[in-house]
Amino acid sequence: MKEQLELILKQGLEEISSATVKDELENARIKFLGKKGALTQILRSMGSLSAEERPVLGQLANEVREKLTSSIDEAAAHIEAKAAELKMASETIDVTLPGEKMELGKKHPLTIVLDEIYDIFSSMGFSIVNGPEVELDYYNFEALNIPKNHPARDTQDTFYINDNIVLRTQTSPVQVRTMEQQKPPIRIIAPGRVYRSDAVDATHSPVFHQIEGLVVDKGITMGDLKGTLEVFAKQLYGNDTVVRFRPHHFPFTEPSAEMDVMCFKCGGKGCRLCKGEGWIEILGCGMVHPGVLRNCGIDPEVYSGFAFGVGLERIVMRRFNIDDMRQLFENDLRFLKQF
Ligand code: 2NL
Repeated sequence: MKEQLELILKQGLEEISSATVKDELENARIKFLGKKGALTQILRSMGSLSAEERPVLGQLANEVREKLTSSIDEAAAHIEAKAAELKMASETIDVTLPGEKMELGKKHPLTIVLDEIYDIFSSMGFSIVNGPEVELDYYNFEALNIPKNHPARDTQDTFYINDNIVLRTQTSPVQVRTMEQQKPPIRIIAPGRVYRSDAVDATHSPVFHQIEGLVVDKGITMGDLKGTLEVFAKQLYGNDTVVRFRPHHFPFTEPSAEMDVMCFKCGGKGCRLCKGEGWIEILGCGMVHPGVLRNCGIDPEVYSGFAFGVGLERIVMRRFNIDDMRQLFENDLRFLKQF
């Protein structure tokens, strides 16, 4: 039995030292130290030994087990270190290689101007709110005092999903939703994509962008509207910009107006840019109609407000002297790289 134990030790050490991967090492461990392994078999048969032999051989068997175990641990550490070394060697990075050239992107002209408009209104305490582009007829028309027979509701002008659902034709529904959910004071702008059933040409697109603004609080007057929108025009076009307000009509505001800026090219004399008018229309605005406030759960006897709507494309086209709106949507890099 002593010879058997010495043989196990010798063979075990040989197999362990010849193992080059973890699996081989594990096989050796099972073969010599496992439940059905060689050493276990010997230990089981020790019952047949005499009382003098048993402790001697028992001790020897333990020594064999300890030597094999520690040899396996050593070999495992060695194999792991070797594998890590190989991995490091295969993953070395040549830091002297030239870097890959990064193509720097640019903002789209619509985004350039929209970001400016955000800055202007943020600095006056407005926050930016977003809402759905697929909208209920109620929020797009009904709540805004636009009656059932109004031409804007015609399928010629509006994309209908079904009788009740439209692609929003303005971002006012976002403001209606805000008024429903939030008590005054309200000071928001609602930017985003809007849709009208227009044929594409140099000045029309069925998808375009609008920024609407809304202020509701106690004691808001036409003076607040004029002051705020004049600051907006001066920030956007320069401090010497001159504005004027002309009476207009919108179903959702009363009174309503349009704001023009004096033509920055001819200084009001009339030229090609302003089509001989001397003035350029910038936006529509007005005092929120009391019926609209009431529809949104706001008491028009306590609160008043003003609202406005700006078409982003028109402002961008004038700013960058773009004469065809289609260029803003065609994604032609030769065009976009200019801004
Ligand atoms: C234009 C005119 C305008 C509004 C939009 C508005 C929104 C609510 C209540 C009242 Cl919730 N009014 N929006 C008011 C006046 C004009 O847009 O020409 N846009 C391009």
